Amino acid sequence: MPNEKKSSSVTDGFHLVVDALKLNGIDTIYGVAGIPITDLARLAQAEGIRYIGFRHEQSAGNAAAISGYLTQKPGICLTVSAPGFLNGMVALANATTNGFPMIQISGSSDRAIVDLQQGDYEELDQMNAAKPYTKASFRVNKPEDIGIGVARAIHAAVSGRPGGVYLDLTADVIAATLDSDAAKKSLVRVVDPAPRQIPDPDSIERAIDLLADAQRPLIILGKGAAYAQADDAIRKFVETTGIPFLPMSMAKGLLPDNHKQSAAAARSLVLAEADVVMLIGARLNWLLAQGKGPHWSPSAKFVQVDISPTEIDSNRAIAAPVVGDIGSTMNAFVSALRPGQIQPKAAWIDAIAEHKQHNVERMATRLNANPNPMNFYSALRAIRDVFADKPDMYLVNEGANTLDFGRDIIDMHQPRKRLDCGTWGVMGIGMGYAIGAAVVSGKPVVAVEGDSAFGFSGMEIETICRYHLPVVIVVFNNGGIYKGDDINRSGSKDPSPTVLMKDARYDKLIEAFNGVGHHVTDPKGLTKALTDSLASGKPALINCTIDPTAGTESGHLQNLNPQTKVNRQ
Ligand code: ADP
Ligand code: TZD
Ligand code: MG
Repeated sequence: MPNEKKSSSVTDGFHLVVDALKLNGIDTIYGVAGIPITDLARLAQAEGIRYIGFRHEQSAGNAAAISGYLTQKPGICLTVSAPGFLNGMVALANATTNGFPMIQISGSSDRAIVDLQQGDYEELDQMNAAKPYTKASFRVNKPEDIGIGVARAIHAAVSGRPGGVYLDLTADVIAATLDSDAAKKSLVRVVDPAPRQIPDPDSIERAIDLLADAQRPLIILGKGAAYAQADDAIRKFVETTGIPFLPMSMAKGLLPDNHKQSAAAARSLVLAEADVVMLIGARLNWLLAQGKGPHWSPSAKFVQVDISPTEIDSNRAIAAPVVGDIGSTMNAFVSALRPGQIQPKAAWIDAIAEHKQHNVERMATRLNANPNPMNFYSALRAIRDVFADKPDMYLVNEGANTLDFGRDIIDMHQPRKRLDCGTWGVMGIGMGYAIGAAVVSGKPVVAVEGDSAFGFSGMEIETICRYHLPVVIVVFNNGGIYKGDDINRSGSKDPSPTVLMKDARYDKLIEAFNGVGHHVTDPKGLTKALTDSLASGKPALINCTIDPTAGTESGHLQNLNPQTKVNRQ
């Protein structure tokens, strides 16, 4: 057994992995146990690392990824060989896509057999399989390289644009014994793995000049800005310049959504009319229509602040690139600004205010209607009000309509509190993100889930209950993917592809694990169930009946649905 005390002169790969992680400040591992890593999990626990055991590796990986996003330390996911490894890969690839620092460590089978495809237990060439989906993929082939392997993985995960890293540990390596002194010497404590990247002062001047000439400037804050934890410098720059800002989904709360410079309620106006747009930790990807098309002014000029030089000019010409880390960069901007140098025109601020007021009033009418059964507006109004009272709670949000309406309606008041489907629009992050956020923060988490979205990681409610985590899940039950009223017109008796079971009692699921289930059908009931659940601090699931006709196909992404394009032609 590796967790028995070894004689003073000999240690093994299991101990070395745990020592290497501990030496680098890793305090939590998320995983699923099995051959060959079960004893690694046991030993980590015995050595004071918290081990959170999941029901599926994808959720363990999602928990690791979000803990990386929240803490700037790589989240660690531990998986078994081949199928367990592959189950974790969606989360690792998602971490890479979103720029979250994460390391998936997997045991692997006998290399000699794997490479000759001789049929080992859980045989797969994992390191090479991981490569296309990760920022880096390493294999440790000698026990004395474990320290170096862990160090390289940490550097790769957190430096520059963070991402997912795969670290392959062969069964031979973790089981190998080696001399204790040599082992100790082989460990590496990483120094400054995410070094500051100071921007060129000329790039700051170039950007300020462009912004100073602007009539209608706009700042777009992305989740890179939230990740950077440079909240004060960002706020200072935004407030000193008076430039209106638009938060991307996970940057909501970086400045509070009720901030007077927020242009979120005038999004279409500011995108179409801004003459200079400053991107801070946001990519011009599909979430911003690649900076092109009818949403955007073709003559707008761009400032882009990003740590990744290759992001510049990826979709549209960037007139003033500023390559650096956001903390150093925003401080440099604040120091370089002269009083009154950047001043958006009053007409621009007034136009935004007018547009905002119009949209806020239109939204208020919808939010205040009380339809029976509930729709997304009335249900989300109830949740929004609870968040207004408890701004330090985390919100996890996934689904289609549930996501899109949730983003528009639930105001965030603090940075890094909104966690959602992100860059890939992936379903299945819900319970993993909720668990990761609860574990690293100890704060309550409310996961607002479409009924389809919840199904992807729903079994993790057992994990939530087993670890007594303060997670409240609200399932928006409209009986389907997007909607619950679709009819199969093919002539077969099967349900339509988007339909899920009508009136499913998701609340009963959590009762199987001694959590508390609620079934609510109106906003009052939802408010009460949510406040009671939060007050109890116990895991709860609120099954919230929503009008099955309330959503729209593809949520707010109808334009990306090929069928919509076909119909338009
Ligand atoms: P969003 O989805 O919110 O628009 P993206 O994930 O598309 O945000 O973009 C985040 C950007 O932030 C990435 O291009 C990434 O390179 C950048 N980034 C991440 N961390 C930092 C940092 N510390 N400093 C500067 N840029 C960063
Ligand atoms: N699989 C994965 C991994 N990600 C996806 N995004 C999808 C499938 C496709 N998909 C969406 O893009 S949204 C969604 C799916 C299956 C679920 C929407 O239904 P919901 O939300 O019940 O979660 P609403 O509120 O009913 O729209
Ligand atoms: Mg649904």
